[in-house]
Amino acid sequence: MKFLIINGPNLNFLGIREPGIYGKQDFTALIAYVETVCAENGIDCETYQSNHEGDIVDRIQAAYGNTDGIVINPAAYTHTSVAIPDAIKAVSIPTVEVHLSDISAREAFRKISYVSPVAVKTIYGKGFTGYQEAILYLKTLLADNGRK
Ligand code: CA2
Repeated sequence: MKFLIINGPNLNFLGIREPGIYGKQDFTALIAYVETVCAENGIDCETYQSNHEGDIVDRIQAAYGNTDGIVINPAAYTHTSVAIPDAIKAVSIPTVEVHLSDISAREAFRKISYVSPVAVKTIYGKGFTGYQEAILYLKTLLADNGRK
């Protein structure tokens, strides 16, 4: 099974500011965590981070035909992008949307996600653990569909 883990704009600044919202651990720790979860579950994973909407669209398109599942934290693009959910729909790869913070309990604009309608599941407010939950959810979903 091959998963692509995408992180959107500013997540590479994790741990540098706003530890009260996003936690104290930095982006390197998040990637190490995700890679460990994948390795423990026999999943081949690639991570990708970009601050640019079009680059994220390009990376989703490049996954077409060679990736079983996507975990994406679209960050601020969650609340603004139509191109990212369009790309997810176009490649037809099961995708779980993850947010570190509880987007339902913050500013009104964060309650709107353009990605949720195309995601098989949305997880928020669980910090790094949300990525683990997303990976395990996709693993179970794909195993039930006969993928190895
Ligand atoms: O909770 C999440 O994971 C978010 O996707 C994070 C985004 C935010 O725009 C979404 O509404 C919710 C922001 C990521 C920015 O990360 C920072 C890291 C350090 C300092 C400031 C921002």
